[in-house]
Amino acid sequence: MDSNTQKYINLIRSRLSEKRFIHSVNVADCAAQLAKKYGADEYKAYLSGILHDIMKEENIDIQIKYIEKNGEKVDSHMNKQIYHQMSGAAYCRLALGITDEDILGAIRYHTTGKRGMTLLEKIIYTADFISADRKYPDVEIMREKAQSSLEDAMLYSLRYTITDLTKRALPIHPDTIECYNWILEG
Ligand code: DGI
Ligand code: FE
Ligand code: FE
Repeated sequence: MDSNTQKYINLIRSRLSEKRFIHSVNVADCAAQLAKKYGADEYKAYLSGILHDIMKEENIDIQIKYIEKNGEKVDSHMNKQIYHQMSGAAYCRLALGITDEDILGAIRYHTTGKRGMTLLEKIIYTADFISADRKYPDVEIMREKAQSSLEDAMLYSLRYTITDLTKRALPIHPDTIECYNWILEG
């Protein structure tokens, strides 16, 4: 492991609870495995996995500050659960000086997905769903699917997420719907 990666692991350990720190390392491990399998950059996949939830436990006002400083807006209809994908990418760009758009994109869309995702974005989205710490029903099915097709795994998780949000009468971000339609269009 290089010193840059170790530096970010230490940063994540200091910013997150132990549970979420372990989740981040698991996502990184899983993302690197998927990157190897599907021909993406393993180093970028690992680093994106480590950093993807960097703002998950941050105060909402600080998150909004980073999002706006990065030239984006939150709207009041958005579920606050999705702020951390925007503030995470913003923090990595503005506070950590990360300029790699592949990594920033993978963090930016890891919760909602979007239409036209890159390979690395799909890998982080999928790894976040199937990481070793995930326990929900169906996770084994998603793990299996991820080993043969990222799109199949994503379609399954998108259906799961959309159904779950609908059941709980929560808003669904347009990017999630667009991602779902895009995958279906194949
Ligand atoms: O940060 P994690 O817990 O590791 O996972 P995540 O970034 O995928 O966040 C999942 C949470 O986001 C989950 O509670 C559902 C919620 N959420 C709220 N609105 C949306 C949403 N997830 C998606 N995909 N799309 C939404 O519109
Ligand atoms: Fe997340
Ligand atoms: Fe996560």
